[in-house]
Amino acid sequence: MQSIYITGTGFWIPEDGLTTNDEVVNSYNTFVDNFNESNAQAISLGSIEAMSHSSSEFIEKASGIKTRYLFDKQNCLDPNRMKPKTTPELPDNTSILAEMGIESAKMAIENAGITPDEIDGIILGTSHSARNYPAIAIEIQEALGVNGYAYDMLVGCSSTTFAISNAFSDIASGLASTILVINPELTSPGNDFRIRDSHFIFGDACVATIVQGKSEDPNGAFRIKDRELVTQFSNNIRSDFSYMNRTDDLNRGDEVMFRQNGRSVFKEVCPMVVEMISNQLSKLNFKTDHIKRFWLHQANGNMINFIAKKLKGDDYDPNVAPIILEKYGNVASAGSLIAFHEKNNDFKAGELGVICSFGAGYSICSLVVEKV
Ligand code: CO8
Repeated sequence: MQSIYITGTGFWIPEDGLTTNDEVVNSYNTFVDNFNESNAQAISLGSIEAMSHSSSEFIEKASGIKTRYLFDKQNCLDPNRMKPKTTPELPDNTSILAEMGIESAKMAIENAGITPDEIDGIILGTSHSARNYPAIAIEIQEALGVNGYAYDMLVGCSSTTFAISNAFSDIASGLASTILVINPELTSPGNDFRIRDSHFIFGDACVATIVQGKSEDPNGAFRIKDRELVTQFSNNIRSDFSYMNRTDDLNRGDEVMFRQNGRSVFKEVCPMVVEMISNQLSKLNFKTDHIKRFWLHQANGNMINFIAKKLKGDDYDPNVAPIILEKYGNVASAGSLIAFHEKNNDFKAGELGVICSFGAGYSICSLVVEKV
C-alpha cells in the first residue's frame, strides 16, 4: 500500500529585482504628478478627476507587504512606462515562464534526491500563461529531459495546490509514480502599475514541487494525508485578457488586465477558508491544536491574521501562520508553497501542517500534510 508525498521543493525569484514600497510609491507618485500636470486644464474644468498619491504607510498597513521582487524593476518603475519589458515569445527563444520553471524545478529535483528520468509527468499551474500552445510544461519537459506527459492548467491563485492535487490523483490512479509540479507566477506583466489600489501588490516568483508515491516513508518527506477543493464563481478578481479581445469590437486596453474588489474578496473569502479548513480537520478527527503550521495563501497579511485567529485563537503564535508576503509580495499561486518551502525545517516526524491557497475563481484548496 503506497502513500503520496511531497519529497522536494524549489523556488526562483529575480534576485536583482528587490523593490521597496518607497520605490513603487515614488514611481507611482511621479506618474500621478505628470498625469495631473498634463491634464491640469481638464481637471480644473471637472471633466477629468485628479489622481491621488499612494503611500508606503497605506501599503504596509493594508497589506503587510514591505518589498517584492520584480524581474524588470527598472521598466516597472519608469514613470513614463509603468510596465516591464519582456523578450518577444518567439519559437527560437526559451519562454520566460519556462526559464523560471526550469530553475525552480532543478532545485526541487535536487532536494528530492531524484534525477529527471525518474519523473513521469509535469503539471504546470499558473495564473497567466505566456501563450496558448504549445504548453510551457512541454517546453520544460524537453529542456529537463523528462519522459511521459506534461500540461498547463490555470486556476488563479489556487493553481499550485490544484496542480499538486492533480499530481496526487495521477499517482493514486497508477498513471504515474513521480510528478513534477511547477508554478511560475510572472505577475508583473499582468499588473497595471498605474492603478493606486493594486500597483504595490504583486511580485514575480516560481515554485516547484516533487510529488511521489512510495510504499515506504522517504526520509524528510511530507505525506499528503488529505485534500479538499472548492470553487465558487465570483467577478471580484478578474482578468479579461483573451484571444477574443481582438474580435469583440470593444478595443479595450490595459483594463483587461488584473482588476479586483479587494475589500469584497477579503470579506467573502476569509470565512470560506476558515469553514473549509475547520470542516476538513473535523472530518479527519483533528483539532486545530494538532496543526503545527498553516502555510496560507500570501495575498494579504491581515487576511492571514484573520484566518489564523479564527483557527487558533486571538493570541496565536505568528510562527503558526508565517507571512512571507512581507518580503515577496503577493506571488499569486506560488505563495503558499513558497511559505511551505521556507518554513518547514523545524518539523519532526508525525507533526501536521495545512497548505491552503485561495483566490481568483473563487478557488480554494487545502492539503493536510504530515512530516514522516
Ligand atoms: N495609497 C493610499 N491610499 C490608498 C491606496 C494607496 N495605494 N489604495 C487605496 N487607497 C485608499 C482607498 O482609496 C480608500 O480610501 P477611502 O477610504 O477614502 O475610500 C482607502 O485607502 C481604503 O482602501 P481599501 O478599502 O481598498 O483598502 P483595504 O484595507 O481593503 O486594502 C487591499 C486593500 C490591500 C487590496 C485588500 O483589500 C486586500 O488585500 N484584499 C484581498 C485581496 C486578495 O486576496 N486578492 C487576491 C488577489 S490575487 C489572486 O487571487 C489571483 C490573481 C493572480 C495574479 C494577478 C497578477 C497580476
